[in-house]
Amino acid sequence: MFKNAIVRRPGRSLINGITSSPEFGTPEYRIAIKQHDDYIEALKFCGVEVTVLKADERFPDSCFIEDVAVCTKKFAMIAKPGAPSRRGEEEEIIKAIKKFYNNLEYIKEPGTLEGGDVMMVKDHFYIGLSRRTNREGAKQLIKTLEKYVMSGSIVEISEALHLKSNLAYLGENVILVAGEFIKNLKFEGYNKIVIDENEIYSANCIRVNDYVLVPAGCPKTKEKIETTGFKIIAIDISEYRKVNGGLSCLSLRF
Ligand code: CIR
Repeated sequence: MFKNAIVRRPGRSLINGITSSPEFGTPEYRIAIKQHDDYIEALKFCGVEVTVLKADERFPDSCFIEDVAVCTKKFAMIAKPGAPSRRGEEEEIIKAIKKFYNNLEYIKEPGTLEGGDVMMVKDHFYIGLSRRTNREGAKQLIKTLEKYVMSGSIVEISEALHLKSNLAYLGENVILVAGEFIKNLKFEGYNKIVIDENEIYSANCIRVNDYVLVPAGCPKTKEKIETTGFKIIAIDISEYRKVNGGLSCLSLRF
């Protein structure tokens, strides 16, 4: 059960967010705000109390707040972004996190780690080694998890931006897998829902209490998830997709 979520409003500088998909165009601020409002409403509908932080124009990608912390049952880990333009975003989350957590931990250099690379399955955390998260960062997180009697393991990534770009744990042993993770033996024990190549973006779904939030415009994924018995809320986040953002990156949930 998630009781809380933290989001950060997008700034006008979102148009300068890092992207590998310039063909999708530039995010339109007015629409991005409306979509952010809808996202917050959906979280509230799922029973979550939402803390909304002000936009930080200095950091174009700062609305992707998931990347700057990992929130577990027992502690919050303040991350260390691997993207140079995102360095410093993590400082801005500390005050907000302190309201909810007594135990704060920190990824220290030369470690880097972004929350999008961390997938929680009960007390175990899969940590993707990506262009953003290095082995040292992953090791630091695993060591800290063990200190709090939890565990972590490493997943090598070759293509995806983040681990959760192509992977989502929905609960009840159900996992969404796409792209390079479809054949990864680490996920063999799960009941896998394989995402179609042409809807690969929709692998980034989030389970929030009784619902699964799914990006709008992905009918095959929606149907596959519904077939397993989950209730769905579809949300349009087209403007965030333009800068490689998905549903999970827009909030910290705990
Ligand atoms: C970035 O490249 O850092 C942002 N433009 C998108 C971050 C997406 N975050 C995530 O998948 N967790």
